Amino acid sequence: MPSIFHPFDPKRPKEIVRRYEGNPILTGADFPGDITWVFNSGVIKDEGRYIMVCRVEDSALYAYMWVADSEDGFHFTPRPMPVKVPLDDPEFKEYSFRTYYDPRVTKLDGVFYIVHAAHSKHACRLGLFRTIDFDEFEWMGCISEPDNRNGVLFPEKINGEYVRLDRPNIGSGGDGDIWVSYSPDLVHWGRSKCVIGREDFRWAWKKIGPGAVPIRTSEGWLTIFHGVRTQCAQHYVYQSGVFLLDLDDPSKVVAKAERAILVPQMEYELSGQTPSVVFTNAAILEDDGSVKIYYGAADSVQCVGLSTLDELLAACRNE
Ligand code: BMA
Repeated sequence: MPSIFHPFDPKRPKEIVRRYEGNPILTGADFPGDITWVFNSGVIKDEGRYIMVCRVEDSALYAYMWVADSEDGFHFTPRPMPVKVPLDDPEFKEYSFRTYYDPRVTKLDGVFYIVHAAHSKHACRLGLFRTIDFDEFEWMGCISEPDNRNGVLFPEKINGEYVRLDRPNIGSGGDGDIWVSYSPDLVHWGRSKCVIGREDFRWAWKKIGPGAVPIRTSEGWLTIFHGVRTQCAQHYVYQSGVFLLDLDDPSKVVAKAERAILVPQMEYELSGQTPSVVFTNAAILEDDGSVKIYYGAADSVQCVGLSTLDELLAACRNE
């Protein structure tokens, strides 16, 4: 009998992440003025409340970070005005003048840190804000050399050091893999090492990048990432996947889901500024084991999906 090259299992779950029926949870219409787009926002849950640091753009394509608050993680209310950023700081202006975007929020020792991408003639770099109250934000400068994005800080020091994942670009084609590096002070980073590459995922041969802040679990750091493949005419498709990193040595992959856990399929994911994009910047583990996964859809609107820790760990075990 001939066998099938990749045995198909009809019991494989169709969905690991279920879309919230109220998606999108934020659109440009929820913000004042000529705000047009909101997507790829960072979210943290702190003392029972949810704080979203939104990536927002207006009709002239100026970028803002904009805080929105929620009691339940689904209904967010944007504050009246965007976050004030130091446009009078020559360094911030030089490195962010095209745009600053894709915030990820991590709490460390009582302080909230927001890693963002910063785009200028020097190509993309990573920058860092800190805040203790989401009212005043202090910019701590750039924390990477050019051609790096998707910076994500781990939520605790590991072996006495701050740790981050990021995605340096390789070559002019913008390919790339996920790397780890370490810092004594969040500003100076080193001992960079490639953790996992695009070749590790069938569905992401163009590039992969870290997405949500990793979640500590008994089986390792649960890390949700995005993976990109090219379709015809250099059209990119962005999907989400998940892997586990060793708790003590986050440069080591413990397990990885072969499958993607979120694939653009809904109208709001397939059509918009950039079609066929789901892009995750935050995942919140709740006390009951459910996980809220926040993602931007089609570079246009903000969405949330629901999963459970059990399902995500089972996916990493390829069950
Ligand atoms: C990436 C980033 C994201 C964006 C994605 C899809 O390179 O710039 O902000 O969502 O492309 O366009």
